[in-house]
Amino acid sequence: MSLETNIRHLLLPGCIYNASGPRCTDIKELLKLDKSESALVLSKSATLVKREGNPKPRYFDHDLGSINSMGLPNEGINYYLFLAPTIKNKPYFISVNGLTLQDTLKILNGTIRNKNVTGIEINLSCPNIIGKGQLAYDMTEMDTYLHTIFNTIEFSLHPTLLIGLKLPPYFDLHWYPMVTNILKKYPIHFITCINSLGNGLLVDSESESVVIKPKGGMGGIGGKYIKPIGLSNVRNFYLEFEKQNLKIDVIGCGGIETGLDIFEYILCG
Ligand code: RRO
Repeated sequence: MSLETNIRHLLLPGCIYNASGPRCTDIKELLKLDKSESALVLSKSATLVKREGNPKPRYFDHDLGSINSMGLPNEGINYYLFLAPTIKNKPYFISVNGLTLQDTLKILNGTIRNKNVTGIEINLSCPNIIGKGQLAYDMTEMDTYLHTIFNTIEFSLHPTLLIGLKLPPYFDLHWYPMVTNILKKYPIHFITCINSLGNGLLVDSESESVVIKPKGGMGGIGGKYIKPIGLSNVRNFYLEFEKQNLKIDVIGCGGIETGLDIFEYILCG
């Protein structure tokens, strides 16, 4: 049995869909999601032009979770826009990470015009771009970034298009009201919590080395390791939005493998 849910006005037949991650990058993977139980299809974060990403090995997983330093490999926004009509069974969301504000604006400008795109998730939290920090950890930069986006892109001409943000994990409780006070200035429909936990390190004691190559082995941690952090971020944003009477939906992400994991996220908000 699946639980119906909604993101704002969009009614979904189930309450689970894929995260924007390493398995939604090419058409084969996206079509597989279109035929799956996923309630919608969400693409890998797209840049303006195709990117190869970081050197391999850049992904490793085991029972407790994963580490990745993919470095935003993707086919470029035109690829994800061009294949939009082939996603026939599900709403199609595109994740966007322009790397620069100028590129993000160009991507968004093209994406809002595509009638086959139901939603956009703006990724403010990739931990793996060499030489760059995570935007959503810098409150001033995030505010400026969102201000420019929402004052430049004519989202109001596309009132049914859903706009969300992919956020990194926050830890200290004082971050939640601070982030919320920025988000509430803009017409954001949903947030996705959380992206991977940035710059973790997995070490293989047998080979006495790290398990991925980029950034000295450091990468975003996902899977079981991060579920308690994901639950806490969902809970804290849910409570803060409720307190401030804001209608922003919270999508849980991180360490979901079973129905019980889903239920825990639902309980948190
Ligand atoms: O491609 C990546 O390295 C990556 C991205 Br864009 C992201 O948002 N989160 C992550 O763990 N890896």
